[in-house]
Amino acid sequence: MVQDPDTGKMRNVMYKGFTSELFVPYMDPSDAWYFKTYIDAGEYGFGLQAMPLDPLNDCPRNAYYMDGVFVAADGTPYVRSNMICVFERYAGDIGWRHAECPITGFPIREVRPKVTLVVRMAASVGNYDYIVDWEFQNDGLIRPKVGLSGILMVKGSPYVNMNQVNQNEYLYGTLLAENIIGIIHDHYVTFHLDMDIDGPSNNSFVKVNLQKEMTSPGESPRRSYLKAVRNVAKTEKDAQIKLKTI
Ligand SMILES: [Cu+2]
Repeated sequence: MVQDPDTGKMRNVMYKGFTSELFVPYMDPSDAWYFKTYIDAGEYGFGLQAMPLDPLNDCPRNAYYMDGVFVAADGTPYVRSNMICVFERYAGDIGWRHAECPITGFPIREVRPKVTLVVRMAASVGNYDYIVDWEFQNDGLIRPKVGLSGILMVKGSPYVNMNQVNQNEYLYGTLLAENIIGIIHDHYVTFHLDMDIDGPSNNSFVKVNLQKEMTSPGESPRRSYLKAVRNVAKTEKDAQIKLKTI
């Protein structure tokens, strides 16, 4: 929820949001690597792999730490402490401002600092540590951020220097250090966002694309302009967006 500064009332923004999947495909078709396409949330359990946060190092000093409730194999709940931290972040940025030339005799000037609320957890999935921040801004904007740390999953190699590698040979990765290759891969993170902006109904997903539009002859000194074209998704399939590939 966000508090409307004009009315003081709380307005709904989102009912529920979570990381729904983390897809990590490695791009090496050789015997020991071709099958490495990890589903880090679905197969490993992103919440289950969460690790306690280290106070003062994982979060700033003003952070408040919260417990996490987990489910054991037999269904018994159990509590682990320091699983989530909540803190206000101020990096010196401006949230909103307006200043106007005082032609009316009344100078208009207001600046609101960009203080945001961050909720953080970290999950150690094998070699990787994912840091997930949900950043809630004063203007109602929610910014999920995913940081990646830990260590790389690497492949052994007889090479110690790139000058030993024949120009025609492709390593499926980069020689990072002596005898170590980092295989080309990416991490695709998807989110489940159940939005309830100003209530549970009448919410639509709208894709707005810019499209070149020509003016008719004699209409304007301008020949063309960019038009915003709204597309309201009627089905989940309509809402699909194709990721740009080569
Ligand atoms: Cu990676």
